[in-house]
Amino acid sequence: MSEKQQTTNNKQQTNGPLVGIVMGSESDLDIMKAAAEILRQFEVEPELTIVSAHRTPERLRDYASKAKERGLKVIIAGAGGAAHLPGMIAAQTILPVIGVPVKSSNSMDGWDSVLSILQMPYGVPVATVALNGAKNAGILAAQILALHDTSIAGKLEAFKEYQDDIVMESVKNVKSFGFRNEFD
Ligand code: RP5
Repeated sequence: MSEKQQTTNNKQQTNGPLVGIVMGSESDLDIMKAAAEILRQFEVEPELTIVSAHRTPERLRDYASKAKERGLKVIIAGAGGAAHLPGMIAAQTILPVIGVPVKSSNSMDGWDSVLSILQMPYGVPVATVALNGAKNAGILAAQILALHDTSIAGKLEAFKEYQDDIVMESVKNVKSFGFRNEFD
């Protein structure tokens, strides 16, 4: 990446949010805040708000249609039950949308949210993470930004190494319990 491009990216980072996190209700916040928290670990400060597909359809249209011109690069959308928010945002923007199915109070068992977000028709993709998988949504958003930002890319590399270290620590622990392991 050229120095100019990098400077542009850094400028965008300080000027306005690159990641928009939206959720259908404040009751989704306990799950969805994990996306914001992990993005902060990569020094990406997202914006976060409530947009309800069913209760505020005009706000939904506004948010989705203005997202790109406002400078957002990725949208993370989470909802539970009849979870139409991610798909309806994806219908109105060319930005990548990451969907987080939330196991909410009105959800039967989570499958309703998973299937509502996952089973999108041809032409309107939503990158769906696991039930309540807001942390992975944040990591995926950072990975998308990292395509054009070497600083975020470096932090993601370090994060991968850290995960490796954690597992190798467990390998040592488990070995110390006396189980046979001829691999390590
Ligand atoms: C969905 O309904 C929201 O995303 C939330 O997961 C669920 C319940 O919303 P509240 O009734 O708690 O506002 O639209």
